Amino acid sequence: TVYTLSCYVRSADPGRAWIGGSERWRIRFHFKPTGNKWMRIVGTFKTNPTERNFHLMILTESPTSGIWIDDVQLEEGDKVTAFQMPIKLKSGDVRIVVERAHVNPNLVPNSSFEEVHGNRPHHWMWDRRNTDATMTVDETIARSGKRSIKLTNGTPFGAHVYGWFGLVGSIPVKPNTAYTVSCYVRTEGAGIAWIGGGKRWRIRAMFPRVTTGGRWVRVWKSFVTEPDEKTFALMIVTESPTKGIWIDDVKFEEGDRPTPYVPDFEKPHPSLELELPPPKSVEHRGILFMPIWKPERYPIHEHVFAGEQVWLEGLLYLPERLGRAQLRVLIERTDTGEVVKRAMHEYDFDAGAYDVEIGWGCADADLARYRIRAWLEPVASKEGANVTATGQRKNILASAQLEFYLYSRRTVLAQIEKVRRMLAQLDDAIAKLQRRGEDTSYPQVTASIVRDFIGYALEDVNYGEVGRAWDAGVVMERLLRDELVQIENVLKGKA
Ligand SMILES: [Ca+2]
Repeated sequence: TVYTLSCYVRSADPGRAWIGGSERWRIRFHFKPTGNKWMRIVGTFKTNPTERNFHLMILTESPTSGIWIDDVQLEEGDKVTAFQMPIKLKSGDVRIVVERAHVNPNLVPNSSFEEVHGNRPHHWMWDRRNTDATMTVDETIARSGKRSIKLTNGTPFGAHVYGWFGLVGSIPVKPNTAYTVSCYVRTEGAGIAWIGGGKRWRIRAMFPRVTTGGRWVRVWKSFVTEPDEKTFALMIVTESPTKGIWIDDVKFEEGDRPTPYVPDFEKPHPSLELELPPPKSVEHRGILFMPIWKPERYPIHEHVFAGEQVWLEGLLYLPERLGRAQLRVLIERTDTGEVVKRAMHEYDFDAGAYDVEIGWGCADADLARYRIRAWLEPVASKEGANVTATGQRKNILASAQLEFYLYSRRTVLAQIEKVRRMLAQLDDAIAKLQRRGEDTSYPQVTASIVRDFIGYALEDVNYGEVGRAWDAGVVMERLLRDELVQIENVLKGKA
């Protein structure tokens, strides 16, 4: 894939210095003297077939009196575009971004299982093999269209024991090329099951082992075809017991990430989907990781450790040109029903798919469960014309909503502050114990752990590790409370 790297440089005598990186630092774009002006350094390069990450660096290799560098940008394609600042929302701001979606073609026929021949979807095949597994076309549950497929399995996991559902024939692919396989899954626990296949069945996007909570969850996997791989056998395999897995909207596409699923059957309605993207990877103490903290206690679709801003991602699909319309957003608290924020974005919509992003600067939001609703409506001739006498909205073309608990920066800092106050109480209590000649070694250990934690937690908040800071705050509070109760008992002479 071709990428373009750019930055602005100002230096009268940069010496030997460059921006670049990659494997064995093979990409180097050298700085030139710019006098006292800012000049943009631009370079284009192509990644190797096996390259999945780019290690970016700026190196100075000989004397210079100083180099100023700003606005570093890495983008796909061979053209440099204006430098874009990452959007930072002020507390209370709501931003709606609507852009034409990039949608790669889907190489899977009948990918939503809408076309049924007898008791199986056209183009697909089911073989329960050595299991009691079942495959049915379910006409009561669908992510898009009217149908999905449902798999059940009662046979325990064992070597070469599985039920097989797959595409008849295989998908032609190009060697040494990135592809992505994806589908939507809904389950109360899928056991061991996956979508994938290919040579030696090496590609496996595992289905969730735990409940998806009545929601459709997209699973996907990207891979690069082998030098001699010209076809791909696509399949869904169940290897252990499950009461039910529903699958819909399968996609196999070129490229190293899944692009939106767009229905391929006739005349779908306008549709809007919203989802909470998984937390963005953060770099902390030199390690890159995805900050999901204790998912069993804080399921990621229910608890959002947003810190300063939360972004919802969505897809709007319009089968026909719509013209000017408004995408409206309402944020409300589910406990009090209070409307926290409204926002609107007017846009000239053609037929096709649009990426929708909704950002909320929530640094000061209370800890609460929030509902974010978004809907599309035609531009009203006058204010309120789209609302009926009973307050119901009419002419809503598509809508979606999400609910979650939100932990803002303020929420987490307040928890840390609470811990700090309790620590001061503990210090006082320890002093009292010491005056009475009691042993204070245990409470002192607790106090010292908590003192360290406060520093780490503040650092976590600043690095975007909001979930860990919150959870540690809750644990520290419990620890301090137990310790204070014990000391109180000692002081009262009970222990
Ligand atoms: Ca379907």
